[in-house]
Amino acid sequence: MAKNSYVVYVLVLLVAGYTAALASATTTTFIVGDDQGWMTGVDYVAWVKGKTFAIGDKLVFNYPSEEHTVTEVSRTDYFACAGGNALSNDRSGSTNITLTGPGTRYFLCNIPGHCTIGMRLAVTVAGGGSPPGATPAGGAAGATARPAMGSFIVKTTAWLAVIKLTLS
Ligand SMILES: [Cu+2]
Repeated sequence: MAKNSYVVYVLVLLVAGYTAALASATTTTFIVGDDQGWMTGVDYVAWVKGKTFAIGDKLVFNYPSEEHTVTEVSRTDYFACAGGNALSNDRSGSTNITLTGPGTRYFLCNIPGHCTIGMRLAVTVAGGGSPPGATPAGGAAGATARPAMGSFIVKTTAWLAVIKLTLS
């Protein structure tokens, strides 16, 4: 009986450790534009390039309050630089956006003239299947969303086997 309790205890520890690792290690906070922040004259297409965004990651837009806005819009409005049908809008100077699901989210500055000279940002989160209207690219995004889970199960099984051998 005591041996079984020990195995369960170790398993609980492993699961707790894995959960903590998932929460801390797989979430990234991106400062949009890095040191330059959210302003005119920054190439946000270049800034996005080479970055991988995952569910749970955060975007932080830094700018002088009231001088710019972080306005989330539809894909169509993004390409038209139209902020009239905003999904959300903030001009506080520090706008935090959490990427809660897969797909592309579109942001622009709704101060007249700013979007058209490049003050807009499109961020794509992979994984979990395709958003409505998106063409499936690659096809393996869902399968690679949580690669750590498979290795975790293997590791846990191996550890439990070692523990059982030790105790028997
Ligand atoms: Cu602006």
